[in-house]
Amino acid sequence: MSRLIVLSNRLPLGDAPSGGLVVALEDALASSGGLWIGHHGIAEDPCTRLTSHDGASFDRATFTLTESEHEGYYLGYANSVLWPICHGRADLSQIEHGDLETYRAVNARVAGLVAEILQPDDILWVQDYHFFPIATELRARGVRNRIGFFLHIPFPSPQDLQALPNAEEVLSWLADFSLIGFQANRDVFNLRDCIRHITELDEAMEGVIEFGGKSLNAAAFPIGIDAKAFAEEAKAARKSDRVRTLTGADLMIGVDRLDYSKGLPQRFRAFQQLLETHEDLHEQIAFLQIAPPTREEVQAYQDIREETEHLAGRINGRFATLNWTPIRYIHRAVPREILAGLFRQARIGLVTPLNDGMNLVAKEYVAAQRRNNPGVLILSRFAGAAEQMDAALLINPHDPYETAEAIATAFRMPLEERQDRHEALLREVTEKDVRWWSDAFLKQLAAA
Ligand code: ADQ
Repeated sequence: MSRLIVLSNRLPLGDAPSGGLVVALEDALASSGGLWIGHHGIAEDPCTRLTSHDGASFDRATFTLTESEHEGYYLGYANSVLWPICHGRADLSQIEHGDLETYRAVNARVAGLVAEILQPDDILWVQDYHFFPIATELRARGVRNRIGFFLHIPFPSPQDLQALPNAEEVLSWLADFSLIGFQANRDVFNLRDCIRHITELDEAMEGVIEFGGKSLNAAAFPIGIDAKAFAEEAKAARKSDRVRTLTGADLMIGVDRLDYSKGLPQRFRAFQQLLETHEDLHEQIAFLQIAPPTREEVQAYQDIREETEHLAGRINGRFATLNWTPIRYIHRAVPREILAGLFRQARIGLVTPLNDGMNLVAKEYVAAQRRNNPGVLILSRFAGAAEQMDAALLINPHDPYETAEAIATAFRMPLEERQDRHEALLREVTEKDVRWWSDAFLKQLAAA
């Protein structure tokens, strides 16, 4: 069995609670004597280091970034250019050619570190948009190993891709990976369209995508969650006081990083629409939105925070009564087990991104439900998850009327329909869990 090397921007830390990706990769890393490489902090002198923790199931190698690398590579090109453009928000991108230079330079440096570590039979699995150029950099250093890439966010349409200052370069970077994994078929189609558009080749054939004389090997591998573990946590949370004391009206829940791709203003306006047209639901539904801030150094994130706070305040000001606050808006991370308990209690799960690679909250909500009395998932058509989860109430998040009607429908949905829908969703979430995801990808990479 080949040794597995994983590269991701952030390194999972030894004592932090295991996230989904760690659960997915731990077995493969541990059984192959593998290694995880990731970024660990900002320091004046960028340095690299190999660490092994006592009792850890795999070794780690870390690199630090300087302040200016963090600004240009992470906050700049990755999160102020690639992130908005891949999410169809080119209008929010902030192109600085210096940032692109820094992004290339950090990738070159990290490639140097990876090349030193790689043995001839190792398999490398690169995670996400922080490392588009890494295979090209490694190939230039003579690395012939199998290199897989997984993109956690959407792959853009041709029009969006061309909003990048270096659209063709991104495609040529991708062509150096042995296997490209996307969240959804939508992304595979977009890659094909982008190549067809940019090279003006109409004959991009089924199954084979070619660019610059290289063939791209791309497929959808929808990422999952550790469904069994999450369901257990949800069940156990019954005993938590913090979950128990939430009573009164029926709970509708939304949980998202406070990101403009998650569609929070549209969601709040849809809730307002519901309250305007369904007075009978006043004091019946309490909407809990949990949205921890992220990337606060970036202007677009400060703007979305102001907009959502304003909207929540206005809706509460207009509709609240002595007994009822329509929206509870919480700006912080919540411990996983509490979150799981809240999902289980919530009669409606509202997941309405404008664009999202997959969206794991949708899967967590489903995994947390009681089989005998499940809640209803309302899901945006523009989440990658919608391809798998069409037993949810699928909505267009831009249309406040459609979303409002879906909330009313969910609230009144008879038990039998709720159970049928939930059973179909749970089957998908349980069968295609996070271990299925990593196994499927690694199997195909090994065969590449
Ligand atoms: P994210 O954009 O971060 O991930 P998502 O898939 O929803 O989006 O995952 C968020 C995770 O953070 C979930 O596990 C959720 O429970 C947790 N979380 C969110 N808010 C929280 C809070 N307040 N407290 C505690 N936990 C919270 C990116 C892509 C997604 C893709 C994932 C995985 O943007 O589309 O699904 O990677 O590939």
